[in-house]
Formats: sequence, C-alpha cells, structure tokens
Amino acid sequence: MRLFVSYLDGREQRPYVRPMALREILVVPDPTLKKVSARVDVVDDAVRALMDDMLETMYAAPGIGLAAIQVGVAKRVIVMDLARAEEPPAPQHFVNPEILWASEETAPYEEGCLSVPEIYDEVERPSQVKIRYQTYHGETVEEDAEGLYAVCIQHEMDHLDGVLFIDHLSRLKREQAVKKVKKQAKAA
Ligand code: GNR
Ligand code: NI
Repeated sequence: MRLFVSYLDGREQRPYVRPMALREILVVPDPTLKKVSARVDVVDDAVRALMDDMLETMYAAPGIGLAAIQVGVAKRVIVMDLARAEEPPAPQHFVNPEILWASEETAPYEEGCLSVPEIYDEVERPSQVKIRYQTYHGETVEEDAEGLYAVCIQHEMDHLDGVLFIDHLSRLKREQAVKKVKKQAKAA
C-alpha cells in the first residue's frame, strides 16, 4: 500500500508529503451518524487527503466501504473496495454520488456496518442502480451497478443522509442492535 501522499499546501513552492492517517470510526448511538452530509464544491487536495485516510481506515477495519460521516466528516464522500482477498486492491472514490435510476426489482442481502459492529441482518434494496458521481480527479462519471456493488453504494449513500442499515429493520431489531453495540462498548 502507498504510505504517503504528496500535496502543495499553498505556502511552499515544493510539494511535500503528508503521512496518511487512521481515523476513528464512530459507532451507534453517536448522533453524528444521523447528520445529513453536505455536497463537496471542488475535489481538491484536502478532499483527496480525506479519501486517502478513509481508505486506510477502511482497509484496517477491515471493511468494503466507508462514508466520510463514519469518521465524523459531514461531506458527501465515499470510498469502497470490492476486490476479493486473492485479487489486487481496487480502491474506488465517490464524491457527491447520486442515484439516477433504481430498478423496481429488489434483492435481499445480509448487511453489516462498521458503525454497528458485529450486527448482521438482511436488507432489501433495488438490485440495480444507475449512479453519477465525481472521481478522485473531479471528473463526473455515470455507471450501472448491480450485485454487491449496488448493495454497497446504496448502503454508503444512505450514510450521507444519516441513514444506517438498521434503520431498514423493524424498530425491535434496531433497538436490540443498538443495545448490543452499547453493551460491547462497555465490555471493551
Ligand atoms: O464492510 C462492510 N461490509 C458490508 C457488507 C454488506 C453490506 C454493506 C457493507 S458496508 C460495510 C462497511 C460500512 O459500514 N460501510 O458504511
Ligand atoms: Ni456502514
């Protein structure tokens, strides 16, 4: 993995390196997770540095996706890597993602969330979506997603609106999940 990223800080002529950083992942019932994240104006070096930290944090967890709000930053930024263990890493970056179309057809998937540790349950979501987002380099692209990609991007985009996968479950299951996580936190 790349350990350092370079950027210009606006004061010096010469690029310098900034060590990447692991950030703390917020867990329920942290109220920050309920915030609606703000759109990003420009994909600049600060946004890229945030995405670099988020990927490092996600790989360390480990997880397959991470939204900026999970590290306490209320910006519409997501990172993801859906590569299998035996495949080379395939980091993906999404800034200001939008769903342009969602299929009528839905599919269930057993979801988990780094902000709701050790809780897994089935969520039903559209099985295919068409999305638009800006890349690491600020280019706007459109893509079709299905399978795990569709599940994960919808899970991450929910985070940008303060929605967790347990919000798609019954009130009873959601309350049980939060209770379990609180108990784990106490024991730790
Ligand atoms: O690592 C994660 N795995 C996962 C599994 C099924 C459905 C969604 C996910 S996303 C999750 C990481 C996370 O919490 N992202 O917000
Ligand atoms: Ni999540």
